[in-house]
Amino acid sequence: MTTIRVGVLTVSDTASFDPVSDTSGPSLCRLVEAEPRYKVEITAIVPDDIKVIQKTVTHWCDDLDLHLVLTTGGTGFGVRDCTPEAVLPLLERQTPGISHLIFAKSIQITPFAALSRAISGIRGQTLVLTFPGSPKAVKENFEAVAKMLPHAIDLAR
Ligand code: MTE
Ligand code: CU1
Repeated sequence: MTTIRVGVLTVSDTASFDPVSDTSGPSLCRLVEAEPRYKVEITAIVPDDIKVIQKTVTHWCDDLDLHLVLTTGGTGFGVRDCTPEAVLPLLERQTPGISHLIFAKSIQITPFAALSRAISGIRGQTLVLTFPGSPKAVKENFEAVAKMLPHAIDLAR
């Protein structure tokens, strides 16, 4: 049983100026580390900037070879929200089933889940999931997939 090495990337203009204001990233780290097999290996905060997001995610997938990259924030309808646009071109294969699962579970909790444009997929041997940017949303998103993720990660290796 290998350790699942995880990167947690907060995407937010506000948090990139004022890291203390980032609550979603630390919440997500706590949720991940509460699972026995998971270890958060790296975290970062980047602005809502396609190039900066892409540089970080590419480095984490290609150089660090993480098992799982979780992003939080930038999935909504705001003019600066660009996480899906940044991550999509990096993916070699999309994983719509995982995205559907997250949406299906989330929409049972709140219709506001429809305001996320989150995507997911595989780059190399790394699974990348984009979560919305609130502690409530990351909890609901992570809980939707936590049970299934270790198997997904094993398959992608
Ligand atoms: N998904 C879940 N499960 N729970 C939530 O509370 N909030 C929604 C949505 N997804 C939410 C959710 C809201 S209010 C927004 S605006 C979008 O995620 C986009 O969030 P983001 O722009 O911070 O990524
Ligand atoms: Cu919202």
